Amino acid sequence: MQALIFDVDGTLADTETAHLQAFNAAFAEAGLDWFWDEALYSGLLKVAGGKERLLHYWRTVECEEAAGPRAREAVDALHALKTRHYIERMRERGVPLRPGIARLIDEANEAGLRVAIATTTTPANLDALLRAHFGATWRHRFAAIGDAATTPTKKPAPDVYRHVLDQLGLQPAACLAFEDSRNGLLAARAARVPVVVTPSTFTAHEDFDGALAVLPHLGDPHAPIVPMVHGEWHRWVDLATLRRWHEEATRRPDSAARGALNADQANASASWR
Ligand code: XBP
Ligand code: MG
Repeated sequence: MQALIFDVDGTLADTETAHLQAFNAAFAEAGLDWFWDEALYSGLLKVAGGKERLLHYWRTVECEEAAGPRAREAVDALHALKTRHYIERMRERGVPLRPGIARLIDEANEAGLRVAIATTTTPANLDALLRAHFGATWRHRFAAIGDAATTPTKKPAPDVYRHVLDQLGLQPAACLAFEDSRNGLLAARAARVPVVVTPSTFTAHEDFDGALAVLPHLGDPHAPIVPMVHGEWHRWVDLATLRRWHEEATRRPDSAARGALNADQANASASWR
């Protein structure tokens, strides 16, 4: 295992509530009577990419207009409003990194592994989120970045993972991906990259068959994993555990397809502390 590849929204940080608030703020500013509640947004998240999501929704509510010649222009303008609101929220309040993320990035950097990002989000959003946690030089922590600017074709297409693998100059089997959604899982697996899934509040109901492991989050000593299933242990995932899972998956590729290790199975195979 030579590189860790992280998805952003829902994986590095639980950002989708901030995205949802930014979408609704953009609708209000544009004078639209649209409002997305969490239940609706959870379904809309099956469409990766904010612009694609907006066009998809518009087609469901005003099909005629959404097919018009200026629809793309209108979506781009509305999405620009949304991105401004999102960045403002990030600057005002920020969103914490999920448990284990900062620790594993540090562990990986110290162990000489490369760390990359494969996201469908807009580059400006990435900067707003990560600047708050890693400072203005945050890009130095990542050996490769794939985002909505580098890769227009969104997940579940594998394009963003293939872009990152190309930038890293690594084979899929030398990497391990982290995702929160089925779209992300499908994208990484289509690129043949083994995947650990940590569902977010909006994706916990999705099907993660094919994941190497599905865990509530990656844990930290101060924020241990409390398994989704009743168990007596409280743990966190370290690099040694990830190496073990990765070795298992790449030695027996079918194991990655066998289905997700649940917390107990992961416990049995991992070097939990
Ligand atoms: C999740 C997405 C993004 C965000 C909104 O990205 O699908 O579209 O929901 O951001 P990730 P944009 O691949 O990191 O999970 O409006 O900039 O698309
Ligand atoms: Mg995500």
